[in-house]
Amino acid sequence: MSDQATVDYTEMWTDLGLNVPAHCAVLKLIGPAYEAAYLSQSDRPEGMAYFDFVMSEIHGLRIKELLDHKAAGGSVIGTFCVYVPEEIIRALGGQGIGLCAGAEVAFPEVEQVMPRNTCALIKSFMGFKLGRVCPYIESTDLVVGETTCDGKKKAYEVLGTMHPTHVMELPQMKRPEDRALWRSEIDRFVEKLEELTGRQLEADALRAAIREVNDKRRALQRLNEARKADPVPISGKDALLAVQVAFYDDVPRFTQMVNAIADELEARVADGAGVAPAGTKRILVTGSPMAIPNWKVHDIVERAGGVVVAEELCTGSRYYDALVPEDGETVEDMLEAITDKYLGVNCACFTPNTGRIDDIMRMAEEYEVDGIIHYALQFCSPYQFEGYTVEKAARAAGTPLLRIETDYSMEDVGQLSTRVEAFLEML
Ligand code: BJ8
Repeated sequence: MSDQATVDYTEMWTDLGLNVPAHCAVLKLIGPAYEAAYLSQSDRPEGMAYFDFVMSEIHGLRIKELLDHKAAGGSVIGTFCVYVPEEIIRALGGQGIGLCAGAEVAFPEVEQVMPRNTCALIKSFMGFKLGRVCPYIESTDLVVGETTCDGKKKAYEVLGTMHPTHVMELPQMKRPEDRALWRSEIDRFVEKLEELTGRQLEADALRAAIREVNDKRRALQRLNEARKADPVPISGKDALLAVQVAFYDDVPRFTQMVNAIADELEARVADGAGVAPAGTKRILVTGSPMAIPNWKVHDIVERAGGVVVAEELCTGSRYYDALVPEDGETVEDMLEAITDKYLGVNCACFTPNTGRIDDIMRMAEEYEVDGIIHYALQFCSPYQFEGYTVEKAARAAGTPLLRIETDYSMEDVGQLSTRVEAFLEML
């Protein structure tokens, strides 16, 4: 990882106020974990070399790019949720960055400021901040939170005492009056960014940003479309990584690289080539988001001899499935379209959330899966609760489903592997 890279970034990390020894210790954990999970795979698409490079520079080159962007007058905006419209950030000269939230960092310190029984994702982002080990959050001009689950809502209050934070009020239902609230929150977000950046939202810039972000999502759609084939041309782990990286990489470069991988995958499909033999048990994973470097469930499934072919996750289809219509002429038209696109995401924080069940069952059919794994982080009530509803729907459709609750520690890997192996055998 970065501490082994040829360029020494110590000065940059020091200037950002990081605790450099603690930061290097985090990178030393992520590096071998990545190597063990990713570089050990055989028959990876050649294009994945780009992601190996991105991962090797995760806290190095990309941070330097962001700092250069700021030095040139741009802004960096941190987010934790797929409801925050990145098109608006880009149209106002910003780079949107999904912040680190996928590893156990400084949990003892975190438990001083929030309950122990908080989900690992929230504890992780607070740990990265409290431990001063995340160069991304330290590079941001603003973090944008949202009123999704209770844990996040309250965590942003704490974060707001340490870092500039703006919270968008996300309704919990999707009635016309909820849409009106969300529309006004989009306006408030625009105002906040205009104030921060000293720029005004212009139609041309917003139209261009919508196209760029749509292109990124279209590239991910192509990559994922190829996963419908049997044999599947890319591992679930690699496909998951592509979406995880989509949250923080440079948008046009990422789009180009993912399209190159999609070309390769389409050629593989045409040749009948895959990363696992035809007939390998195909799994759809759904539930709480999996932030980098959380590849635990995918790794367990694929080591156990199955293959993950689809993710109904915020680090999956919920991120790339829907596009913002590109035919808006005025800023108003486009903000209306953005309001609808984002309110269309089916997060378990909403009630009712039947759209998510429909998506899961549709995807199970489209990707011809043999089984579904419902993954919930411990203490993530929205997804824990919906596990029941998803299981009922899967049972009704005759699709086997395994429910997993876990966190970021590796202590339960043995036990989970045994359960996943038994599940795959039963399929
Ligand atoms: S749109 S899933 S990214 S809120 S895992 S913090 S829900 S207790 S992250 Fe999420 Fe946006 Fe919804 Fe997606 Fe709370 Fe659950 Fe923790 Fe979660």
